[in-house]
Amino acid sequence: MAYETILFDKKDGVAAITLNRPSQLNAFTAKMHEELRAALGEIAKDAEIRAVLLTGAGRGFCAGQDLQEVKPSDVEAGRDLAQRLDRNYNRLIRTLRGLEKPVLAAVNGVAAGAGANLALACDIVLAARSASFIQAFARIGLLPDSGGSYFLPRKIGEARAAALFMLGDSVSAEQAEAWGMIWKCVDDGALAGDAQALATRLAAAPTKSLGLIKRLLNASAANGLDQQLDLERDLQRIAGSSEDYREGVAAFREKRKPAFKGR
Ligand code: T3D
Repeated sequence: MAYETILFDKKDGVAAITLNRPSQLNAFTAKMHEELRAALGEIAKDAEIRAVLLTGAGRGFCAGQDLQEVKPSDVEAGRDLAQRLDRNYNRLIRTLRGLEKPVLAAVNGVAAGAGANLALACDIVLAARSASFIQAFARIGLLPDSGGSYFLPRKIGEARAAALFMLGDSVSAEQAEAWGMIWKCVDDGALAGDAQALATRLAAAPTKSLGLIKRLLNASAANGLDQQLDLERDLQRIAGSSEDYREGVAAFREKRKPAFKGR
């Protein structure tokens, strides 16, 4: 399917989505949400796709909601922000978290507002050294959405999250790595290659178990130890009956590289 606001490419088990409105730093429009939903729907249905790589075209990753498309006057006209969150952002974040395939964000430049929180909802985040993360909401009189108030305090602690939410200060990629907000920061020139290599590596991994790991992590924030132990038991039962587990153990015993199929 051809898209207007995103680029979508499938190769070697990796689906690469590039947000593609570079002159607006890839800010979200309703059309972009619609197209992202369609692309993620394709990814969910296609068993050949075993990992997802999300990045931005041009010098930004994503500047959050397109502020030209929506205005405070929309609210006065009865089109409130809650409806848009339900229709677009909340669906996107739920879809990404519920997708039982690893999702890697390659943050190539500024990630602001819902763009920053989109990155935080991905499983692994690589960022270019020149990239930055801005909880821009309070700068325009809003509050963090798109799961930011869930993910950020869990990743970096409440003291830092509260200051970032309230001050809207920019966090460099190096700082984000040091705080545990992201997995790794790499030199700008290395980002695209490193991200592609990592996505290809993920796609060749036992992706059935990576999907189950994602389910475990989603549940762990709300569960106590007893519930989490039960869930590990239940999901390990599923992983233990996978072809990939049989292959992993066979390859270990035969001293060869495993060939996982994601089944
Ligand atoms: O409304 C709802 O549905 C609720 C949901 C809200 C979710 C949210 O994401 S709220 C937060 C919205 N985002 C922002 O407030 C960020 C706005 N952008 C900025 O603060 C700055 O652009 C950045 C800090 C991200 C980057 O600054 P800088 O100096 O590197 O770039 P710039 O010059 O500001 O932007 C470059 C162009 O992108 C510029 O266009 P121009 O003047 O060259 O034609 C700018 O207008 C455009 N742009 C940047 N961000 C947005 C945008 N256009 C529309 N919407 C944007 N969010």
